[in-house]
Amino acid sequence: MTQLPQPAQPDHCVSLDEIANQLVAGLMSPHAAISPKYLYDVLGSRLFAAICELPEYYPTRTEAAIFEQHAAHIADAVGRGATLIDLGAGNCAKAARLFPALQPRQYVPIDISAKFLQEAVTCLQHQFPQIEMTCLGMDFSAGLELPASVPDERRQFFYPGSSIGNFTPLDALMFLQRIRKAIRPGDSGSGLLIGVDLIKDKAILDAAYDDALGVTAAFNLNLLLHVNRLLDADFRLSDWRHRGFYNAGQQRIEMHLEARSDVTVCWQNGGIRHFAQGDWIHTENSYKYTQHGFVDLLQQAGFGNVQSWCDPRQWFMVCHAQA
Ligand code: AVI
Repeated sequence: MTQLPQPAQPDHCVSLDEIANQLVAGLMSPHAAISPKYLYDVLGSRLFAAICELPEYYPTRTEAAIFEQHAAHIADAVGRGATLIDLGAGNCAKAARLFPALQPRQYVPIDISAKFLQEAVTCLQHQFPQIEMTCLGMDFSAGLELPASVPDERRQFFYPGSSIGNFTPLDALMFLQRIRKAIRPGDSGSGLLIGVDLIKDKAILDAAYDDALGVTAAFNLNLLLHVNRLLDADFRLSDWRHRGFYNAGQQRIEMHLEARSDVTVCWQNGGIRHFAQGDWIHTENSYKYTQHGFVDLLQQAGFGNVQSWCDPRQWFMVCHAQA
């Protein structure tokens, strides 16, 4: 099985040459792969938002229901009046729904797309004038150096949406360790609030990543349009088919694009690759955890005192872990 290039977050800080080199290396590898970060151009981000509305894609609404049902207990664990650091905040909607319960003193949303983030925060600041808001446009997957304007005590990191699943378990461990290191040793008022998707029936997982409406297929195929722009390549959507399924042995969803016939793809500076009918390009992994397995990972990363909340079907888990 191919290991996909990580991280899953878009990284617009690297040069166009580096992007091209990374893409070409993935396309030329014996098991062709394209990093999932290229799923999220403007259209891809909109398609992902549409995925979150699909009946089959349970994670978003299941996590929201857990936050709603257990808001008071979650707030007890996190502590009111902390600095809430939202990793990959996007439109800040998930954190905003928690503001009434958590009553953060300061809100620090971090996202690679600084402009989009600033617009969201300007709106939010009107709604919650009592919360100090500091927007950070940065690629947190590359490092978590926070500026001096973010107090180094009572830091509560927020990483919802089961985005941790888009890292390999080893990369997830290293990412959790980086968060742990961004917390002052012995500061029991600091911690991490994180959403994790759990292992469940294969049919439910398969449907969530290969929906009847074909939105996930469009999300996956749109990657090729993005690569065409980045690499001046000539992928044709009609040559490729979406594959999304649960690989129980690896405890992960895999997304691939499968060649419908023999295909030749060309790109800038004479780059070329032939794909035979049935060949795959690996585009994303989404790891699923057992409750015990994820708590174990948090502990390995140096977190303690883990509390968790699940939905009644035990499909999704929200954890709070202390530093
Ligand atoms: C962003 N991430 C948590 C999603 C997931 O479920 O792994 C990405 C996604 N890929 C296909 N559908 C959703």
